[in-house]
This record gives sequence, C-alpha cells and structure tokens, in this order.
Amino acid sequence: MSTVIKNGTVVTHDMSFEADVLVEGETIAAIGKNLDGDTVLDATGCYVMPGGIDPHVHLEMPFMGTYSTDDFDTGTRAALAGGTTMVVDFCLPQPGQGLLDAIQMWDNKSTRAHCDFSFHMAVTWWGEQVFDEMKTVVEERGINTFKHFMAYKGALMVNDDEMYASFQRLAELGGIAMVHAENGDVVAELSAKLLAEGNTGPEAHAYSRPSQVEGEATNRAIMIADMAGVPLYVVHTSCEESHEAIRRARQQGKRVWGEPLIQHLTLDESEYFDKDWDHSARRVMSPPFRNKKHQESLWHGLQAGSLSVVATDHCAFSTDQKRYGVGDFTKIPNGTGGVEDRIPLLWTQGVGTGRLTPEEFVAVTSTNIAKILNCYPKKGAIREGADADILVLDPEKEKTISAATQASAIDYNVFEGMQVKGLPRFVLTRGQLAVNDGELQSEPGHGKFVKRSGNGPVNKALSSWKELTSPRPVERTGIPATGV
Ligand code: DUC
Ligand code: ZN
Ligand code: ZN
Ligand code: ZN
Repeated sequence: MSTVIKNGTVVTHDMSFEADVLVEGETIAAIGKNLDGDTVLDATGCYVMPGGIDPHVHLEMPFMGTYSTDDFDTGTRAALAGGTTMVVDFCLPQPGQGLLDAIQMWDNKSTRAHCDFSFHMAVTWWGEQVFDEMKTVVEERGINTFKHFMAYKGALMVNDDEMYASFQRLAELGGIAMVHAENGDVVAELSAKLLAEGNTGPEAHAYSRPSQVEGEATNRAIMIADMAGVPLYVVHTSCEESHEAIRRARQQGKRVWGEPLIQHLTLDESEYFDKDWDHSARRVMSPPFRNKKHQESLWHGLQAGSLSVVATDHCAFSTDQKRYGVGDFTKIPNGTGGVEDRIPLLWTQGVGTGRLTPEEFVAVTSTNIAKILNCYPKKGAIREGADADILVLDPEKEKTISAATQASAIDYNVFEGMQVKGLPRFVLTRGQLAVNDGELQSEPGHGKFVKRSGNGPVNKALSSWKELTSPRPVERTGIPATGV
C-alpha cells in the first residue's frame, strides 16, 4: 500500500519547494513531481513538513502525590491531533530504584501509545548502581539523555556533587546531560516564608520561583557541565537570565541548548492573579509563567538561534488534582498541558506574525531536536528513507482552542479561547494516517519506542577548560620540612 501527498509545498528546516511525497509502508519512498500512489491525499494550499517532535512530556507521571492525567494513550492521541508525531517522556526512578527497573515500568506504561516515543532517563539519586546501569541504559536501551532536577528538594532534586559525578559519567558514555534549572534550596526557603506570612494561593507559587532562581541554576549547570566536559540541554528555559547564560555559553563554543515552552512564549504571569482560584491553580507549573520582558527574550532567542527547540512539558492534572493545593500552594501539582496546541499556537504566533519563517518553524518544532537526540534523519526529516511522520498543515484553517473539543483527557485547557490559524489537514505516523482531513483516527499501540545511541567525540567538545588546567605537579627546588 502506498500513499501520495500531492500538490503541497514541502518545508524542511532549510528550504521550501513544490513536490509530491510518496509513502510506501512506514517510510518516505520518493519526493518529486507527478508521483502516483494507491491513496492520494490532496495537500493543495498546504505545507508538508516533518511531524512535530515534543521532547518534553510527562505522561502518567507519578508526582506530588498523584499521577498526571494524560497517559500514553490519551497523551499521544492529543499529540497527533495537534500535528506532533513523536514525544519523549522522562523515566523517573524512585530514590533507590535501579534505572533498568524504572525503564521496565515505563515500557509497561507505554504499550498504548498512538505515535512513536522515546525516553529520557532522570537521575533522581546517586550511587554505584546508578553509575553502573547508566552504561547499559545508553548502550543497550538506546537512551542517551539524562535529566537532573536541581529543584524539588526532598523529592527529585540532586545536589551539585551528585550532578558533577553524573555529568562526568555521561561524558564518558557519550550521553547528554539535561537539567531542570531552578535553585531548589532557595525555592524551599521562599516557599516556607511565603506560607508563614499567609500567602497560600497560587500566586505565591510564582513569588516562590523568581527568574533569578532559574538564572542562577542555569549558570551553575553550564559551569559544572563545562568542567565535566559534557553537552548540556536546559529544559523549559523561561526567562532572560537563563537565556542569557545559554547565549553566552554558546558564544564561548560550549555545546549548550535551551528549550522554551509554548506556554512561556504565549502566556504570562497575570494568569496567577485571576480572581478564580481554579483558573490560577490550573496554570501552576515550574518554572512559572513570566512577564512580557521574558517572553520577548524567548522569542528573540528562537529568532537568533540562541534557543533551539520549542517543547511543552505536557504534564496535565485535572481541576480536582489541582485542588489538593487549596490552602497551601506548595501542594498544587505542578504542570500544564500543551502537546495538542504547540504546533498551531507556534505557527499562529510565530509564522503568522512574521517572527519565524516556515523553515525556522520546522527547525524548532522537529529537526533541531531530532539532531540533538540522535534520531535524525529517521525523525525530523522529509527525505527518502526517513520515517513517514508527516504533518500536512493547512495555513488557512482556524479554530478557537477549547477544552470542549480537545483530545487531552483533562477538563480544561490553559489556552482556552485563544484563536489559532494553521491546523493539521493530514497527519501520518510511520505511514499510518492518524488525522484525515482534520479528523483524528489514530490507533493505540501503533507507537513504537525510538532507540537513540550515544554521541561521538565531537559532541564532547566544550570549552578548553580541561586543557588549561590539566593537572601536573610543579617540579620544585625547595620543599619545607613538614610539621613545623
Ligand atoms: N515542572 C512541572 O511543572 N511539571 C512537571 C515537572 C516540572 O519540572
Ligand atoms: Zn522540569
Ligand atoms: Zn521582538
Ligand atoms: Zn518536565
């Protein structure tokens, strides 16, 4: 069975051209003029691009006394509805739990995925078992990215000594370090102070995590990564201080990437000051939404190339779950949805406003992350031999975002009421039609795990810190007697 996508404009990360795309089985078989296939999909007036890759989701995540509501079934269905054909979830070992054991749990959870997926590993504790198993995780399980939480003290957080040890191990294995960059000690202090002063509402969540908290941690992680000689990926970059650190590191030749979320690009801190408790609590996530100055910085980073990827941190809790935090903002489960809305929103507010070109859009929603994660050009590419993960985007199709019409399982949408122009006409996931003329028809269990190998030596090149300080004892002519 073959499918041909006809009369569209193919857009890749570096060029656009008129061509048909022929899909045979699960892969792209040909790109060219006047191609024929068993089934024809009419892409007249549309852009034909690599399906979106969301490298940051938490499906059925065990967190803050509950589990995030969208699981691999509803979450990947929502992804496809919004033009995303691959997601990457975070495998989270409990303290003391082995990495391979945790992966087994994530394997079991992900059997009903509608689109392809991969895992990042989280380093939530440190010990000999973690050190040893990291090698198997990279070399046998095909997971080359390891996240470190610098916040969530007493739960997921690791300290600097643990982070440095883990980063060094990753440098050895050709892995990439990832960080949730917030100073967890300061957040804990500020949270306790705010609560003691009677600040219990969701707005206090924002006060407890100012942008300095994120800027400090980003700078620290960059320096530690440099000393360990490992590339660094900073998840959910939300503010100028963090962006500035990433920008500077990149200018210095360090291999550091920043990932803004669609939420931080489009929503601001005023959401926390709504009169309705539920409205504000539903938007509690870490890092919190920021002011317009920070938002502008993130857009500029995407335009200038100092920020590389737009993700969502999709971690959807229902209103009932958010209400665990009535009377104590620190108990509101942190997280918001976005996997279904990332593509239409970024197209509307990025390409629709002239901030991004269609090619830049493809780069930040798909190709850049496929390269960083080592799954390019299997993913993130429209070219012969690539997986047929394809988004046919109709730039004229509009809708108002609403929980009433979403695929996600939660009972609200943080983007409720926002207008988007640019929606999927067709979505193919490894050759299978998942969105047909705007209608979702995906299938649980179709999604497969995507293995990603470690990186070669080029990815280890950071600054020249190591050479400048290579340890060598000085040959001295006089050494004083000890013990005087
Ligand atoms: N931030 C969130 O808001 N939710 C999940 C984890 C995280 O870091
Ligand atoms: Zn995080
Ligand atoms: Zn601007
Ligand atoms: Zn996250």
